[in-house]
Amino acid sequence: MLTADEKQLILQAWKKVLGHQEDFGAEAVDRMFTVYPQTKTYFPHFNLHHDSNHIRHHGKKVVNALGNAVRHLDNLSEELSELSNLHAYNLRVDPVNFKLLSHCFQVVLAVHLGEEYTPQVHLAYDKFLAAVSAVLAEKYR
Ligand code: HNI
Repeated sequence: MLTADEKQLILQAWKKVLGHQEDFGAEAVDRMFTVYPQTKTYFPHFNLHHDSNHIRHHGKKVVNALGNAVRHLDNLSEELSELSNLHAYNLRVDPVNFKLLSHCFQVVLAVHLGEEYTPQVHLAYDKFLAAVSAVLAEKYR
């Protein structure tokens, strides 16, 4: 459960993401494929080379979905319901992978926000991404 202060920190920090959705998303997805190569198995149809158009395009979609979640922090389950269906029924992504992408996205935030990525912002994003991941995985059972 996010506190009111944490919600505020998430909204505040997201302002630094706006305008960079594609760059940040591509970096996060690139990192995920490099650090956790097993995640590549879900993307056999992608060109997985560093910064490929597939990676940029996909990264942008993922970060835009997170941005939508940021705008609906009180309503994540409903807001992400379709994405949850997609990941559970169509893509069948093993839920362990959500943690891996969340971690990579946090590293990207830390790199770009620098000192503004305080432990408090880090905590807020950790909880937010865990909440998003829980919703994306909730249709599995
Ligand atoms: Ni995910 C497609 C959002 C985690 C594998 N994913 C999407 C799309 C969005 C999205 C948005 C595009 C849907 C559309 O086109 O209608 N994915 C998210 C979010 C997270 C996430 C917000 C977690 C924070 N996805 C993951 C993880 C994996 C994953 C961890 C696997 C390792 N996603 C996929 C695959 C697709 C996908 C595969 C389809 C890609 C394509 O274009 O074919």
